[in-house]
Amino acid sequence: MIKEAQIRESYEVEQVRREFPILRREVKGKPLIYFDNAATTQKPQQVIDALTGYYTGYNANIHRGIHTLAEEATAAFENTRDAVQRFIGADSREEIIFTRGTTEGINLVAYTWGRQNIKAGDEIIISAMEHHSNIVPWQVLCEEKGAKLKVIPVNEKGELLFEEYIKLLGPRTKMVSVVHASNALGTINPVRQIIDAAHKAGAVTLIDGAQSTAHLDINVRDLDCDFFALSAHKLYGPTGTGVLYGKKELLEAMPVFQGGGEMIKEVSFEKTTYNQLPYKYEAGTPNIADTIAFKAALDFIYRIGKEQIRRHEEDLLGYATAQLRAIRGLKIIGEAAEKTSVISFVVDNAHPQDLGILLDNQGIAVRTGHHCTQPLMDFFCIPGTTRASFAAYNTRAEIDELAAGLQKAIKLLS
Ligand code: C6P
Repeated sequence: MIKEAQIRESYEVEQVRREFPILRREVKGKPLIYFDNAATTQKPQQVIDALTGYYTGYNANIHRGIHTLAEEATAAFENTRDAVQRFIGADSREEIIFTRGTTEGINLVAYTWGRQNIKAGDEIIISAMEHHSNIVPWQVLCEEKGAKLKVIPVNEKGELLFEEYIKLLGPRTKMVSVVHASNALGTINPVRQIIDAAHKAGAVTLIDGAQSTAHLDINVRDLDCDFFALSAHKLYGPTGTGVLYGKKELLEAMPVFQGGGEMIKEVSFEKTTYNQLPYKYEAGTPNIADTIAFKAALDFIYRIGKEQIRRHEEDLLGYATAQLRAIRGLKIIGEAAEKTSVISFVVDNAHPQDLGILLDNQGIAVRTGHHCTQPLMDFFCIPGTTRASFAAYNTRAEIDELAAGLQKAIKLLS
């Protein structure tokens, strides 16, 4: 077993930091400390270069042109599809659908698979720790179809109650859609077991991978999930692009999502036939530049090493948890046994927003509020939390600054 100290020494965090130009800037006269990584990570130079490289070197629409620029752009765009297929262990590139991000991926499934398969009286299971993106699309579907939304409860530590989940499953369960890692708490859910149990009940599964893909090894084949949604911007890639993975037989059977260019085979006023996978679900000109640059983000992760990043983040999580626990009046919300590098907390007599502003004054970026998980905040009887989330480029020294900054803020607010 490698000891923690050895991991810290072998991981060249200063070298990683040098790859992120934004980390050289100051905020309110202080060096930026960026702890809002669960909202979006910063981007390394190679991602920025890939973006500008497309616009300066081969900007063209894809799949349509026969000229050189169009061919280069198409090849680069499709390279990202291959890279994502490898990254998440999908069987085929046809199972990789480009979307705007996790939100669009979940909506795509709710609007297509959902409308085709959900009927009055059917049941859809989600969990109490879902992001609004994995609540609202199912709610809309349930309202339209007369189906029922059921919710797996959590305990005080922010862990799903697995036994309660098993009780919710039944012959009417048609879909189980749960978050892999909670954005508000950090909890890593036992999705493999959740999927197995859902399949035994005859249900289809969707995993919201927005917060897990940057931190955990994802293999959709091993997980055996039917759908998996992710956003590039949470794993060092650009905003506005992401992926919906779906098992081929499901994607083939589903009706189309949006109509337009690219998703068709032939159009006449009488009838339209649709394109093969994955293009069937990619209507219109996609986000070409950002999707191309997404591959550079995956290259960055491979080069630094996913396992190395994970161990570094685990070290930061452990260190920060100990530091923050020592602050009087501070309570950590979300203390599951398995967590990603997210710490949410509340402080006696201090509103999260005030804490966020006072930390920003010290150059420290954290997120405050309900984190788009209002039902979860209701469960904890709080309006929101302050959340610090760590990435490959964060350091223990920055966590020391956070702890000191919090002490300062708490004093000012008392
Ligand atoms: N969470 C956060 O600060 P999009 O916006 O489509 O890229 O991702 C939506 C989404 C879905 N599921 C989970 C678990 C998420 O964390 C998010 C995005 C951000 O926590 C913004 S609210």
